[in-house]
Amino acid sequence: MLLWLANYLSEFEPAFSVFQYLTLRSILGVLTALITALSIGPWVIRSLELKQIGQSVREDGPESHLSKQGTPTMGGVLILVCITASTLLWADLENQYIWVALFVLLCFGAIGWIDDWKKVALKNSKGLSARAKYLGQSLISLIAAITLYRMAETPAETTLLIPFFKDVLIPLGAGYVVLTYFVIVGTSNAVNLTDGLDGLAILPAVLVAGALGAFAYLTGNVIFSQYLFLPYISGTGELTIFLGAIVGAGLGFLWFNTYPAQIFMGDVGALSLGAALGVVAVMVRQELVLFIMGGVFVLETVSVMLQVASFRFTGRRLFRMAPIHHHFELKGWPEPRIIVRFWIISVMLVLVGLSTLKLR
Ligand code: 57M
Repeated sequence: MLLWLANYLSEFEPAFSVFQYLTLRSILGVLTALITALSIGPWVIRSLELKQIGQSVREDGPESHLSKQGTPTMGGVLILVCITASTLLWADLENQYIWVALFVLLCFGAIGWIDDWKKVALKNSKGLSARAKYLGQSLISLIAAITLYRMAETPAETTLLIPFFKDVLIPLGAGYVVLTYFVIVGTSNAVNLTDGLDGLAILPAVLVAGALGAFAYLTGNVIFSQYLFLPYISGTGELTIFLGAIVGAGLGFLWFNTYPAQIFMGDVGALSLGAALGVVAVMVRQELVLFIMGGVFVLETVSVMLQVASFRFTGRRLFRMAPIHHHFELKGWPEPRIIVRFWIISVMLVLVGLSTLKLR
């Protein structure tokens, strides 16, 4: 929105043309989301407390979690408001990728909101039924996938890139829709599973968003993409502003979600952030790099799959409890130690993901 104003004003004062620069608008996008989150965060926490929208902690979880009973949840609303506001302010609103990204973010947020609301406000511990949740996620993901498939103007936009192998390009055809579906739904639920300790999900999400911002900037730039043997996809550069807003809003939320958490993001935050990272990774053709950089999310999900499979086929648990962050809790690791070590692993994985820009 401000881009339009800056363009208009630059006719009278050339200095306003500085807002054309993607880098400047991305930095302003980070700062706007961050300052907004820090400013309204305390009010959001007080409002959730007043409305008694507090987390109900399951009895069968680690004992250390029982003290978290009643912690204000649905803090994801704060994250979504900050991301949306900052993106609408600083992004080029004629950019289709921005609208697809916001559509996925907010629709997954709506699913999470209904789930949280049923659980917390209506005291219905089951929340939204698994069937309804996956149906909603599937519908949104397929709409996004088919929209992106129809938007594609070059074969590169529906080709699978293999990290480290610049000459290995796999045309997907209609398989693009299937892959996109699984990336969006899979990432959404993986972040959701990971969000089980204070700050455990939000910082890796911020790190991945920041790294995807670099990929988006380079993929949307005809010179850099050519130099790095990346597909040039016109318009994807604007996604650096959307991703910058995620970084800012996420850091602002972490200010309050850090151990001991004053607020949880809820499914409204976890499902939407995961889906947003998934759909952006698809837009910049970096699904497999997302898999690497989001390795903590993958680890958490795989630990559940292995636990369920092991219990079903052998009757024995592989981990003391899944997802794997609970396993370390039951081993006696203090919560902050698990969180920070998972953060460090995320930093390493994001650096490996970024290295694929040159190692190819
Ligand atoms: C999402 N939700 C947290 C909070 C957050 C199939 C099975 C693996 C599913 C899984 C499950 O229920 N996942 C749901 C994880 C919950 O956090 C809320 O949910 C939102 C995210 N969706 O924003 O609102 C609890 O996590 C803790 N928390 C924090 N700090 C945070 O910043 O401490 C969350 C955010 C909160 C709080 O205690 O209440 C959660 O863990 O439920 N199920 C599980 O994860 C359960 N594992 C399990 O059943 N394992 C089995 C089988 C199925 C694999 C096994 O190991 O045999 C564990 N989780 C709980 N109790 N709560 C264990 C039982």
